[in-house]
Amino acid sequence: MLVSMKSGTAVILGRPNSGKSTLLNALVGQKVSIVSSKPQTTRNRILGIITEERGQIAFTDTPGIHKPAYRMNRRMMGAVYEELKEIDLVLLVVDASISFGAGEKFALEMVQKAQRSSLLLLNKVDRVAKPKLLPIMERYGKTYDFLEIIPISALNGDNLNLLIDKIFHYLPEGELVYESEQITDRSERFLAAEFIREKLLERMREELPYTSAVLVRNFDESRRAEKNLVVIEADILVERRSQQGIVLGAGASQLRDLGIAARRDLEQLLECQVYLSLTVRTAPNWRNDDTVLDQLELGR
Ligand SMILES: Nc1nc2c(ncn2[C@@H]2O[C@H](COP(=O)(O)OP(=O)(O)OP(=O)(O)O)[C@@H](O)[C@H]2O)c(=O)[nH]1
Ligand SMILES: [Mg+2]
Repeated sequence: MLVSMKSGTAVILGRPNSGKSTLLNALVGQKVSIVSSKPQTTRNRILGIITEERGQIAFTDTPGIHKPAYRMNRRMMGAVYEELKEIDLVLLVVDASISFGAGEKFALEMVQKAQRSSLLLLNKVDRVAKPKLLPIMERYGKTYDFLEIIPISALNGDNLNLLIDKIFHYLPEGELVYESEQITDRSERFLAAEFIREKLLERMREELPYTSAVLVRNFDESRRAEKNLVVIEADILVERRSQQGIVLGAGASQLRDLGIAARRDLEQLLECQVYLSLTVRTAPNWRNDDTVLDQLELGR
């Protein structure tokens, strides 16, 4: 007997910092989306694909749901709305370790408006005492008719196999859309910029995480086959001159450390040696500049 396959799309939604990108990486078993402790880490839609004998799930990680203040943020949120149009399932991720507030309400309203088949994922349960979970589940259960409410830990992997089983259960039957080895649709060049930005976010505080970006100026693969070497030249954009010094650190030591950490990750990603050159550049008001935002693939 021919067993039919399941195939479909699931969008990962939630407020900033709820653990969406950590979840995507855990599900696909590889880092495709950067993670940090700062809200608004993810700025683009990131596809992550899993393919098994029973079928294929195309997940999309999205920027955290927030009220946009700059053109950049409007484009980020535009990408989220766009995503909601053509998907089979919504996975709403909430941080169960913090109390319900305006951010949770805002994300929930988006799901209510979209009226899509949705699973609610209570994330970070590794930080929550078990007896506290039931009231949280009941509270969310009243707000929307979720197909399931599943407590998970994206960080520890708790309940992720169950989650995958549930998703396959709810997906429609269909053919594979992507090659079985494909993990994401993002280019190595895009991922390189993101991996560098992750190292920047880890080291920056206050407004710098929001006002900086990474633009890969040159991604030279001409010596990849012969010398196993990729040359990457990237600009770190900041909004004000005074911020350049903060990124550089004393005697440019911070930029050097950042470059070393980023190169290590990039060599793992690209499976070759990487020569990385980083420059800090002031680009006033880049968050409202469509030319820069286009180069950053923002909103896509
Ligand atoms: N304890 C714990 N921490 C988690 C878990 N999942 C994610 N985190 C942490 O939460 C922080 C935010 O994780 P991200 O995956 O970047 O969150 P996000 O929802 O993608 O955030 P944005 O891209 O800003 O919208 C990081 O410090 C993660 O390590 C979890 O299950 N347990
Ligand atoms: Mg993210």
